[in-house]
Amino acid sequence: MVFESEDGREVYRETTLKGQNLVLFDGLSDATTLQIGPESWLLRGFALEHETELLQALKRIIAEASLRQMITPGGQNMSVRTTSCGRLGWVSDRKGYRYEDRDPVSGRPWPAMPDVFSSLAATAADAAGFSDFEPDACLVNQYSPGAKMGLHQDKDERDFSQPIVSVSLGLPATFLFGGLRRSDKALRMELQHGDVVVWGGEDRLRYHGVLPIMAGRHPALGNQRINLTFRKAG
Ligand SMILES: O=C(O)CCC(=O)C(=O)O
Ligand SMILES: [Mn+2]
Repeated sequence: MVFESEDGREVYRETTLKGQNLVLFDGLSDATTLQIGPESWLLRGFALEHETELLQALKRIIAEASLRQMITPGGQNMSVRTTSCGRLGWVSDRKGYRYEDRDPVSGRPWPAMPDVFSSLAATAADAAGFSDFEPDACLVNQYSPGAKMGLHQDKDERDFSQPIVSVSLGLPATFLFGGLRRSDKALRMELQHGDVVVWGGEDRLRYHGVLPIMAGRHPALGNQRINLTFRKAG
């Protein structure tokens, strides 16, 4: 069901995803919060306030723990380049997906999680109804044009009671947000620089992915998209 305001803008939409009723709110004056699942939210522009500090901190992390292309357990190169900060970093190789407390490239602990990262993740989680989120892992995904991430669940963490907080920076991306089964129909939404998606609770294990990034030029980040995914992993 779609309701339109007098000027024709869509103000309310109800949609069905495999029997599940989702209520999406958008376009209400300056409304920037979109509910995309019972316990999932898209917080448009939520990270913009801290853009400068976020980008400075990101630069320091990448200088300390360089972006690298990981290999899937099946032997494929991932199209994104990744690194991490925080106590634990997500790694993938022939042995599988897991968290490690040291960067396998340098042998050193991952860079500490900057305060601006952890506080952004905690306030975004709080805005989505998840209080006291204390991430111990931040995965940095760098997408060049053409890079993508197939539909997957985030399930390498110990405790699924904590949400996922996902921050988009740079070039826009089409984000797929599916259901609890791979075959469930996925919602598609464009994520812009500064948008934050939070999902947890009954939605914690929903499939999600990113379509190939289109070429472009972002004023702050050039021809790339950066995603920061915050998790409580250990
Ligand atoms: O880049 C994104 O928006 C999603 C990244 C993601 O799902 C992941 O790293 O597990
Ligand atoms: Mn994921």
